[in-house]
Amino acid sequence: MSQSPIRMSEEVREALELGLPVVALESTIISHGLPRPRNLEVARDLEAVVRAGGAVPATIAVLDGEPLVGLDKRQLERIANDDGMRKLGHRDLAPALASGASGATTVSATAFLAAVAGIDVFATGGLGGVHRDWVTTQDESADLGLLARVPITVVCAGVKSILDVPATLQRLETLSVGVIGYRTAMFPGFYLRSSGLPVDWTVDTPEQVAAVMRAQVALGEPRSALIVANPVAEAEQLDPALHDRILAEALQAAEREGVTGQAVTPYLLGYLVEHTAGASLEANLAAVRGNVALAAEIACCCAVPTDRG
Ligand code: PSU
Ligand code: MN
Repeated sequence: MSQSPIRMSEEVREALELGLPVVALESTIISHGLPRPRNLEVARDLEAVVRAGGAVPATIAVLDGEPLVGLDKRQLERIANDDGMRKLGHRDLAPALASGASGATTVSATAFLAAVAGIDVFATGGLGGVHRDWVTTQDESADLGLLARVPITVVCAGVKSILDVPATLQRLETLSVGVIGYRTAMFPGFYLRSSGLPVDWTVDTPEQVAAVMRAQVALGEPRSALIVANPVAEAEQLDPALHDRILAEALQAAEREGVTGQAVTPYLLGYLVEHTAGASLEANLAAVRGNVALAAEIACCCAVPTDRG
């Protein structure tokens, strides 16, 4: 057997050896999801939130063909500022490694690398999902299929409302990916506390999430991911009426201008930021921050220190 190509930072490797809590963070949100220079501030801030919660942050990316779990200061700056950063899903990892490419990892690639590294908890903003024009484009994020195969707990605020949320929830059910609401009976709506659709299970504490994770392990193979759906705080959500109005406008504008394919998501997100005067960006960041803080709490609950830890 050849050795794993994954390179862990010293800090992450040591934490995992000692059985200390570690939280994986994705990098696509930094390189492709947020405007500069805010993105680098956010990347640093999210790592600080993990540390404040008593866990070690492991931001994941591929640099010069090496999959890195845990980034130093310079590496984080490259993710935020290099124009050549690609967006890497799970299927892109092998060609990126083989060609020495650099890129940020999406939920699918990050969840995969984190699980291989031995990390149990991963925090992000929103998952990819089924796009509204699925019937013609068949555009469904690889996040969903990958989460059906990788044992990791993903804390998120649902999926962006620009996606087809009911179809995404249905796909997660079909793929047998667990979804539990955190202190809510409704699936969160990313910018909003609720998407208007229910979840089947609700938990109220990080200990209860850890208990679900232990039960998954006890049940054995095949395992899939556990999605902990954590709504943005009431005070920080986007005004629901504004959200609905601007989203409807954005969808119409995209159609009118013939925006299709990969360009749809950035177009809609940009439209929302612009036409809510930045309020959608603030709600987005509040949601991510809340997810990262909860992920640290969950990681602390399920950490089992070794003799040396
Ligand atoms: N949701 C967000 N911001 C993001 C993403 C999702 O609010 O930046 C990123 C995540 O990395 C997610 C990816 O895994 O987009 C999904 O992309 P695609 O639809 O191409 O699979
Ligand atoms: Mn997509």
